[in-house]
Amino acid sequence: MTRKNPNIVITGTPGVGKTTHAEELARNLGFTHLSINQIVKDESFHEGKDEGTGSWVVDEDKLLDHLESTSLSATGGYILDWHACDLFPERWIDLVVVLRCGSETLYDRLVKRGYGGKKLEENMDAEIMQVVLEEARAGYGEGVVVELRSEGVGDLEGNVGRVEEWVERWRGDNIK
Ligand code: DAT
Repeated sequence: MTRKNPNIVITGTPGVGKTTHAEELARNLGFTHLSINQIVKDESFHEGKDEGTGSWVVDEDKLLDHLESTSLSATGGYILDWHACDLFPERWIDLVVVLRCGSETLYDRLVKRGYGGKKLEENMDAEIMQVVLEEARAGYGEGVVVELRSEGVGDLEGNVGRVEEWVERWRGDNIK
């Protein structure tokens, strides 16, 4: 492997703070922030929206082909921001950060975002059942997945600092 920088997945239920964390990390580290939702929308890597949940039905092959065409696997230095993580090949990913949030905080954030009905309920349930965390643990090796709390600004700053320190260690271990 010749990557100069690690690739990091920031994942979790919608509203936990993925974009907020990914933007700050990308800025501080000089990494490229890939909002997978935005790419799916912009490039039409989907087959329309699921009627019940209102989320995109993603064409995973097209999305992966697109990611493969970037320098992600060759040079690293990417932050992938998405509510799912088991799609990305394990060999691309060095760290998976699963952000977690308490029910009350998440409820307020999602209502503010205009979520209601089934969509709100499903996302609340998914966070309580820690669906994304289980998916991450099932898809990646031990030591790759880290669970971090994202309730307030103090958590955000602490989490960003921890990931930055982790990147420094990764460079020390991987760049000769
Ligand atoms: P996601 O990308 O996971 O959907 P987001 O980054 O858009 O989430 O965050 C949703 C809202 O919650 C947004 O208004 C920022 C706020 N937020 C998230 N994490 C936070 C934190 N640790 N401290 C303060 N605000 C936070």
